[in-house]
Amino acid sequence: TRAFPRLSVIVAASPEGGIGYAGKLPWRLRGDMKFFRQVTTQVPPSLDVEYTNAVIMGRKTWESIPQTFRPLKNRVNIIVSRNRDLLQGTEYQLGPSLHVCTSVDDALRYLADTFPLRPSSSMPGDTALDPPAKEVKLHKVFVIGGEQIYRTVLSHPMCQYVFLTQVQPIRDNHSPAPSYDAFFGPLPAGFTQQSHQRLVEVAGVKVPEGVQTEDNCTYEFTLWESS
Ligand code: FOL
Repeated sequence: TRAFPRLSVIVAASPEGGIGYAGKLPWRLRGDMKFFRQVTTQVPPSLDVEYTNAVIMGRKTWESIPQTFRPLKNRVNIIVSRNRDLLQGTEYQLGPSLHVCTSVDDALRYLADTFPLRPSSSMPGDTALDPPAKEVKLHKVFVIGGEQIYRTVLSHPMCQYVFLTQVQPIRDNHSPAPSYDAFFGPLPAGFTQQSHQRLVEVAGVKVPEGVQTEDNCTYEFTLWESS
């Protein structure tokens, strides 16, 4: 059996940990969505092999993504649901890049069995031999929510990075504080905040530094790493 890939979490949350309300995001932040798309899609340039990233999400998060954007393009999409029939016979063609798994660990097993890993994304000291060369190699695995899946994964031993966009809705007379019914965190002890330089290095893309303002919110891109 092969090595499990390490995991990154990506999330946008309010100071109280709010991430959603009524099956939707509480805000519409184009700059943050661009960050999400770029970071989860980015793969190393390569002449010989093709790389892809994977996104793992809960069923409710899948349903929250606009139909025109799902499955998220240029990424392997894995939906976690205990009901495997859910997506069968619908408009979506299940295949190597759109898959339903019954747990996060099941998703990691599927990825490990289906895609050869880039050496750097497996555990150091891992001795598994590379399988025969295949078309597409797995670069990074992102867990993209929601509340239930984040909770499972933050305590997972393979969870290494958290890309946390810290969003602060601006309160004034025109915009009352938003409500939330889905939450993230707190981060377990052992996660420490990294520098902006480290964020850019790990993300592999340009990242705006400092406080951003959009849609009656301020927000900042941060990276946390598990010891
Ligand atoms: N992480 C961060 N930082 N911000 C988020 O909004 C976020 N959202 C989710 C998970 N992690 C996040 C889950 N919700 C799309 C929509 C909702 C969603 C995740 C992704 C989506 O439509 N993504 C398109 C981009 C569309 C666009 O560019 O406007 C994609 O291709 O990634």
